[in-house]
Amino acid sequence: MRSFTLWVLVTFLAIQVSAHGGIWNYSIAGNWQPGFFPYYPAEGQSSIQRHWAAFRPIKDLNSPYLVCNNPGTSAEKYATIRAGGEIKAYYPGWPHDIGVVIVWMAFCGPVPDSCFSFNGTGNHWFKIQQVGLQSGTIRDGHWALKDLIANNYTWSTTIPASLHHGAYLIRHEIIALHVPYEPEFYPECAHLFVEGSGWAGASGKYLAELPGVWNGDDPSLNLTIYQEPTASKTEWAIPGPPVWSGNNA
Ligand SMILES: [Cu+2]
Repeated sequence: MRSFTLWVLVTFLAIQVSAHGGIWNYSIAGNWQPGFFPYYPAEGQSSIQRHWAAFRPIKDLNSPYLVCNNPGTSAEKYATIRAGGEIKAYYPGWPHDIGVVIVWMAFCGPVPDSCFSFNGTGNHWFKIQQVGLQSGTIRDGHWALKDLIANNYTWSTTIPASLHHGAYLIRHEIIALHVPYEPEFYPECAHLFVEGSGWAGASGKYLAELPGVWNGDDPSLNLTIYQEPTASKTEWAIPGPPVWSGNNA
């Protein structure tokens, strides 16, 4: 009964604040992994997702909340995934169709519960996936977020097969670009324990600092999609480091 009440509450809140959203749940190899419900007390919740309070975006590029949302405190659980395996994130009712999806990871430590005491702030983060403007124009084109919505509000990501086993944060980040000169950042983090026989880890140019990686003067972030010359451009450079696809070449 309580879960039904929670569902009604969260659905109601989702309608109330339908301008925004975030990840509610994950799945790994077909198994549901609980997310943290914002707008509901942390007490009694047990999720693989770090805590977040509201669907609204983070807009301060220097905020510690840019790392794993607000408040971003530790999850209670972790999920095990094979290197090379797929994780799906669910964004029920996600409303914005202009923007990018970037998925990051950070190494917490060697044992399964290493992320519980890992802050995440600092130069730990590497991209494992990014999708921006795939075709068409900045104003009307086929952005990653259109795929997210079309795929039943689901985003699928493969963990690099060569990734060293251990505990990691996975951080999904949507950057929505529909508000002129005010990019909206929607980060959520979850705790993973990666199993496998790989030994690779990101280093050097593939690592970035959070907060700090985003620059408010970047022309890919400081823009209005509604006016020329930006509106009809067919290229949009995804900011930040290159994607780490399993080696540091
Ligand atoms: Cu919004």
